Parts: sequence; C-alpha cells; structure tokens
Amino acid sequence: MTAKIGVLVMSYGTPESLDGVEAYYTHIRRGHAPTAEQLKELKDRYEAIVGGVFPLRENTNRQVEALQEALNKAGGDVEYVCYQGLKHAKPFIEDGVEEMVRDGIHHAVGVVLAPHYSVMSVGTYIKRAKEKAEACGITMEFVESYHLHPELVDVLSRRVSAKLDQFEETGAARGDVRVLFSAHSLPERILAMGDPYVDQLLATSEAIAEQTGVTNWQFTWQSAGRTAEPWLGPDILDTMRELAKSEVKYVLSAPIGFVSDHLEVLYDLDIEAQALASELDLRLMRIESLNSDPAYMSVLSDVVRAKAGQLK
Ligand code: FEC
Repeated sequence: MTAKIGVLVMSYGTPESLDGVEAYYTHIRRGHAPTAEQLKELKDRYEAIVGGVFPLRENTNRQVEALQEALNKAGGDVEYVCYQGLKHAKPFIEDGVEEMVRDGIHHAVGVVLAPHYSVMSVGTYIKRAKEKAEACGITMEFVESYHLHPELVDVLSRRVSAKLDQFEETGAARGDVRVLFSAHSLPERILAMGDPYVDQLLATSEAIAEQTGVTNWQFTWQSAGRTAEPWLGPDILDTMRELAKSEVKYVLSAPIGFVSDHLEVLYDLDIEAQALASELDLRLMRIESLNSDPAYMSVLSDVVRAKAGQLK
C-alpha cells in the first residue's frame, strides 16, 4: 500500500482583492487596523505593480502544484500530497493542517517558501503549524532553512551570471557592476536574540559570489516595515545613494531572500528602486525570480524528502 505524506507548503500570502487589503494589513499588524492613509498607500502599491495586482497568489499556487509533481515524479511507495498554508491570508496555516486531517493524513512535512531562517519569519510559520498539528494529532517534521542547498546556490548563480552577461552586451565591464544581494529587513532586535537570519543571508551571498567569480558585491536590506522601532540596514535605497556618490554606474539587484515575484520585488525594486536609479543616473537590473523554476522545485523536493525520512 502507498503511504500518504502531507506536505504543508507555507508562504506569506496576499489579499484576494483590493477589498481584502484592509483585513490582510490588519492581520500583518497583529490585529491593529491601519490608518486610512496607510491603507491607501498599500492599495496604491498593489495597483502600481506590473503582472497583475496580486501575483503572489498565482505564483504560490503554481509553486505548490509544481512541488507536488516534483515530489511524486520518481514514483515509489510514498505519495506526497501538498497543502497550502499562508501566514496572513486564506487558506491560513491552520486551515492547511485541518485540510490534511480531513484527508486522513497522519504524517506531514512543513516547508516555507523562504530559504533563510529567522525566529520572526520561518520560526513563526513553524510555531503555528506545530501547535495546530499537535492539537489535531498529526506528526510533523519541519524544514527550517535551505539557504546553502547546492542546487539553490547554483540556480541563483546562473540568474546572476545571466544578468551580468546582459550588462556586458550593453558595453559594461562585468567587474564594474556592483551586485547587491538583498532580503526583507527585520527589526534590529533579532540581533540580540542570536538569530541566524543575517549569517544565513551572508552565507548564501558569499556562496553565489564565489560560484560566479563576482568580487564587486555587498549585502543590503530592503522593504523594512513601517513601524517605530529600528530595522536592519542599510536599506537598498540608501545603499544606491552611497554607490552613486562613489561613481558606481551599474547595479545588479539580487533579492536572494525572496523566491517569487510579489509586491516587495515588483514594487520595492522594480518601481521604487528603479525610479531612484534613474534619478541617480545608475543603470539597475534585477535577477529573475525563481517562481516555479524546476531547479527550485528540485531543491524543495530534496529537503522535503529528507525530512520525510525522519518521520516516525
Ligand atoms: O505580494 C504580496 O502581497 C506580499 C508581499 C510580502 C512579502 C513579505 C515577506 C516578508 N515579510 C517579512 C516581515 C515583515 C514584518 C513586517 C512586515 C510587513 C509587511 C507589510 C506588507 C508586507 N509585509 Fe512582510 N512581506 C510582504 C508584504 N513584513 C504589505 C505591511 C506594510 C509594510 O510595512 O510595508 C512588519 C509587521 C509589523 O507591523 O509588525 C516583520 C519577512 C518576509 C520574507 C520571508 C517570508 O516570505 O515570510 C521576513 C513576500
């Protein structure tokens, strides 16, 4: 008999419509509704992005489908069934666990569509899934990070090299392009917690730099939240301003903390950073997002299988 293993694929989540933005934003802010001004500003950002208003939903759907296919491609005596669990939108993480219960799943693996661990990001996804699974009697194992998986480093390196080729075609020397690796900023207080987020992001950046032979690079943060406490910096916009002062002309953005096209890539980089680049007379390009690239699906299926092997 084929054993069924559930795979809870967790992702940030996005609203289903512009009317849903307020509830989504309130959820992100842990129940505190945004002001009318904050809400308008967020709705405006969604309306401005290219590729649809909420591309993250479709991208996550495709990633979940593609992962299920990749996991079952080889056949064998285990059937993997993927369920979606979103952090801030429906189906919520808890809904995904309940769906597994309804389908008679007893064993499952949880994985987040974000390669780097922070107690404030992946840690909170896992905590919620674990609590729900325990309450429902499902045994679960969790993938915490996969930031140095060789296939991940490989596919991101290919993305970087492809854009450096494009710079070269337009006359720029490869070595003159400053590569800016970036990820979502988090409140600075994670540093006092001994959180691995920063080190993992630097490790991915270093591995890609080594594989591509890039020496002209730095790590910078992006998309810091709009809250009163200090967030990790420097922000990519400040970094670009500094680079312009030091005569840098070409910049390649490599948002390695993200795996999909969504607001933080399509707005914060493609619109906001791109507008600043024009102002500063910098030439800015961005690496393609992974989305459901088979190489990324192969990374995910590898780490999920490894965890499935630890299920008792
Ligand atoms: O396309 C979309 O609809 C969703 C884009 C989106 C992604 C995303 C990823 C991460 N976030 C992380 C941390 C925080 C923290 C706060 C926070 C706030 C927001 C807001 C929006 C938003 N995030 Fe996000 N994030 C995305 C969108 N994020 C919108 C609210 C408005 C704003 O501040 O810009 C602050 C919460 C608070 O108020 O306390 C913290 C992290 C990631 C990357 C890992 C992951 O995907 O989970 C970390 C995509």
